[in-house]
Amino acid sequence: MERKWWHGKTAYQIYPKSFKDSNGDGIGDLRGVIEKLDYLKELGIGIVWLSPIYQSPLADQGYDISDYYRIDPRFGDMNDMDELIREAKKRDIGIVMDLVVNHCSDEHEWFRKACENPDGKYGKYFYIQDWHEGEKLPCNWRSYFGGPVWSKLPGHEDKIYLHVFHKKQPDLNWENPEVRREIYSMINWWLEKGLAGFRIDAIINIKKALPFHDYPADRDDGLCDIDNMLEEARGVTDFLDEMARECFDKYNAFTAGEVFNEKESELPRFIGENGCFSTMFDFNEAILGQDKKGWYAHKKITPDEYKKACFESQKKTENVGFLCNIIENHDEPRGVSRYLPEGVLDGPYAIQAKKLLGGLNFMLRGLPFLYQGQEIGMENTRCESINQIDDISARDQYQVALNAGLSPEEAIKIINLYSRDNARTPFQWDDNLNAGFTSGTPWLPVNKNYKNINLKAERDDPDSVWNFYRDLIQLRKNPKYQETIVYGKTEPYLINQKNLMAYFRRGLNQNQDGAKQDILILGNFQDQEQDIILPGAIIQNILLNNYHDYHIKNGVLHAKPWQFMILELI
Ligand code: TEU
Ligand code: CA
Repeated sequence: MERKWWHGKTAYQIYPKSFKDSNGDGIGDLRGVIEKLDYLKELGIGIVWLSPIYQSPLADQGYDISDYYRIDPRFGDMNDMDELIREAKKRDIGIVMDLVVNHCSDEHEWFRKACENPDGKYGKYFYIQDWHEGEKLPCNWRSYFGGPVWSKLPGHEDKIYLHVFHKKQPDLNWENPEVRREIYSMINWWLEKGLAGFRIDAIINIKKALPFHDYPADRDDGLCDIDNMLEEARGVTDFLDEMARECFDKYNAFTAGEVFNEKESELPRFIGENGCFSTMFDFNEAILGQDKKGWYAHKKITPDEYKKACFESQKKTENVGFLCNIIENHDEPRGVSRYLPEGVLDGPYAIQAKKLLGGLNFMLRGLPFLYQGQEIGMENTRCESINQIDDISARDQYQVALNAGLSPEEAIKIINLYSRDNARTPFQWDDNLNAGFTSGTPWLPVNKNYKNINLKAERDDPDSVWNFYRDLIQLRKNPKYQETIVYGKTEPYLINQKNLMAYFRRGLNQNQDGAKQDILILGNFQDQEQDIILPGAIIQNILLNNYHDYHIKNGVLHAKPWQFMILELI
């Protein structure tokens, strides 16, 4: 595999609105990110992805862009952006921005011009169709945020436009070469400014299965999950290869695709040696237990299901390329709340369990991609009423739960499990007012647990989750182990042992001592002890342990509850 500059890095996603507020308006901003660059350097981060900070009405928190060439004044200005790129580079940190081009905002100039003249140039930038009251819609796809994907074109009683997300996010028509040219020149404009690359938003949606047509309804609203269309659509990689040729390849840019519903046969074209992306996110664990009926029908997954999903992803990409390994992001609940069994976070092993989950994911083959707050073990928040929820996706799912017969009390419990707000509460810097995030009123309330979970408390505690992540990142950077950790093959170990997630990282080359280097990662994923028969190899080093001690006798590790260890074997 050709070695790339980003392979040995650790990446970090910042949701700027909730990261650090520098001017007391309660909204995180670019100057707040600049203030924290030394923190990110201290943590050992090499790549930072910023969720959108472009001009936007924030209907979908910035994933609805009204000007791709301007920074939204709430987040700062272009001087701040240029300073951030410059200062990050001084710290050997590459800045990656969010590329949101399946759709723009309905307040974008292109859409405004399309409304003025639907039959003109800009009308062709979108999917606009004639339609008359009472007529059947061109297709019965359900928006990701609920309801039909068609809405009336503002100012026109006899026209509708497509939006697979919110109605304030009209889909751009990628079949139109003029649209693609506009997007490519915007991408290159940003890359010229020194960006290290892009995370590419919802990109599988840019290729529709045309002409528009229905699929069987899956709820009594007569609509169907848009996955039906994605399953049928062909040719998305033609657009993506063109984008890579016209943009990314010219700048050796790092690109991470947000790809759901990929076809396994497409993987090499996505992340292979000549793929259109450098890498893409592993969502195999995030989609586990999901039900198309809605969040209310989602199932909590078990440790063994989590393990199986991780190893499946490792297997299908081991000879193709690298995935980005995550336990959470700005769209998902906090990983420790989602993947650890009920009650663990309120029990005596919460810290060990958070470290176990983090370590098991971090040490997988691929690019570890931390989400802001994950490194201090931030947890889901709790709301008593839907009125306290900002997330448009959660608000839709609340209604879906009520329609399915749940009471408001039952429905809000579901929302608390999966709302995207869980990941969007302000970063907990310290135990001062508003967790040190803002001197003003935070746009979203700080999680009530900030007095116990905050960076200040954890930085000085050698046994904290934060120091554990820092040790993981240092280990990945350690020249003695980097070859094995970055490129070594993942080989599951004792795969059938319940509540045990264990795997080798098989060294590809000999280490400095001339011996084949193998690393064994062990996680006792339960509240009880369990015995783990160790492989016959000799333990050269205990590289990491989430306890101060361990008990190995006659080749058996008597693992404590939630014990996580990394062993160097020869
Ligand atoms: O999300 C794309 C997406 O399809 C899933 O994340 C999910 O369906 C969505 O979050 C609804 O729950 C990307 C961004 O990550 C997300 O924040 C945006 O809302 C979405 O695209 C539209 O730009
Ligand atoms: Ca601010």
